[in-house]
Amino acid sequence: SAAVNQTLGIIGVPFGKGQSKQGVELAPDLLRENKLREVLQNGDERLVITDYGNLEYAVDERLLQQQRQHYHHIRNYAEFMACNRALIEQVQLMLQKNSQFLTIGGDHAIGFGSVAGHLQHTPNLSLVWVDAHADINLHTTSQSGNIHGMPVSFLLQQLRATWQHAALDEIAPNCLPKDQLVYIGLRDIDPYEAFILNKFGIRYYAMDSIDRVGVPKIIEMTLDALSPQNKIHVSFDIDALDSNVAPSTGTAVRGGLTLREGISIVEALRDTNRVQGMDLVEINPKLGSESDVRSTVESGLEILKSMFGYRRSGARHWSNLDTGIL
Ligand code: Z70
Ligand code: MN
Ligand code: MN
Ligand code: MN
Repeated sequence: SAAVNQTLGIIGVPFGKGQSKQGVELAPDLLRENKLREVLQNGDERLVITDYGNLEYAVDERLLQQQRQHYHHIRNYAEFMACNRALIEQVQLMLQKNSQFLTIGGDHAIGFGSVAGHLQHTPNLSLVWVDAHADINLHTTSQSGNIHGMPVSFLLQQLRATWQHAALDEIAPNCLPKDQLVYIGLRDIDPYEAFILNKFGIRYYAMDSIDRVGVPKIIEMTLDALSPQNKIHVSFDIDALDSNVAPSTGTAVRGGLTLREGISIVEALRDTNRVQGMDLVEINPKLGSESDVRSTVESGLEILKSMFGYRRSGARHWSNLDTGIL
């Protein structure tokens, strides 16, 4: 394999105001305490990891005014925008210095800033959103008012006009065309979300498609649909995994991906050598028992290590180890 070093920037985004349960903001530090760095490194010295710590942000009067005037019916709009505005900048900084980045949430509201930052650095981008949920509500369709159910609508070219008072062209002029998005793992879609997905012909592989044709075929169809020249962003909501392997999350849904299916999806995407950014979101260590939290964190780490180094088929740096012992 190539001698080029792989450089990975990590940012923690302890943001939990996209939903109403306390605890998601603890996940970045919890993963660090559970040896995130060592797990990703996996003994391969060619991977250079830089941890940029946890993102900070400040709300300003203009965002509060947008909230009061236009978005008062959704929770924490100003905080959401302030955090994502900072994340958009942070992602671009990380991509100036690293070949890849990893964003650790926090709830999935931060998927907006992570992907939007990625798009500002790399306009030709494809997005694979692995989730039980479509997270594509508009402020006019959301039943919950929770903004973690809306990030995709901020990203898509075809839906941006619905956020006309958010000044998106100032913070994130590049957006995503709908044909460069694929969802995998959906099984809890709101009625209006189904309307949006179908009206715009957005590609989604819900659990029933996965049951019918299996993960390898789903991956093949996903990669066929996305531009082969594009870099890829993978936004992974831990609730895509079945609640038996990832119980500690705000909206656990049964009948999800097995851990092996999750790993298999991530490995296949990784093997394109086009994945430049990833999110892992919605781990909530305040939900469930101690053993629930442990298994959820372990599942998250398995997913991450498959993306950034570890191979079930043996270490990729095995040839470097041939120093004459045999
Ligand atoms: C619902 C909403 C959601 C995650 C729940 C749920 C969205 N569609 N996302 N849990 N991760 O509130 O808009
Ligand atoms: Mn209103
Ligand atoms: Mn989500
Ligand atoms: Mn979800």
